[in-house]
Amino acid sequence: MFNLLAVLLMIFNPGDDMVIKDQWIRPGAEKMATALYFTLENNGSEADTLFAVETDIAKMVQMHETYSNGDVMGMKEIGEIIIEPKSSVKLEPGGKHIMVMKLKRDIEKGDEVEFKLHFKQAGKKIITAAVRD
Ligand SMILES: [Cu+2]
Repeated sequence: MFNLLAVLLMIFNPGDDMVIKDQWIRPGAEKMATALYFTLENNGSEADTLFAVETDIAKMVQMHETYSNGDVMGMKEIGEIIIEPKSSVKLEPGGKHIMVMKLKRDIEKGDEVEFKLHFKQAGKKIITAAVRD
C-alpha cells in the first residue's frame, strides 16, 4: 500500500524529478547587477528546460553564458538551459549563470533572496539563495 502511494506520488508529481541545490548569489548594490548560481539535477527520464527565472529584488533577470574569443571574455544571453535526463547542469563563475540586473535594493552577505524558476516539465520551483562571495 505504501509503495503504491509512492508510485502514485511520483506519477502525479513530475516536478520532484528536478532538484535545485547549492544555490548562492553574490552581493550587489542597488541599480547594479549580480549573479546567481545553482546546480540543476534532473532525476527524471525526460529532458527538462529552464526557460525563465523571476525575483522581486531585480527589474531584469537573464540567463547568461560566459564565453572566450581569443583573449576576449564576454557573456551572452541564452534563452534556456536544457537539463538532460539523469544528469545535472552546474551554474558557476566562468560558466552559465543567472544575471540579476537593475537590483531594487542592496543585497549583502548574510541576506537570503528568493527566486522562482520555471521549467517546461517540472513547472514552477521556488528557491532561496544565500548571499556570499
Ligand atoms: Cu552575465
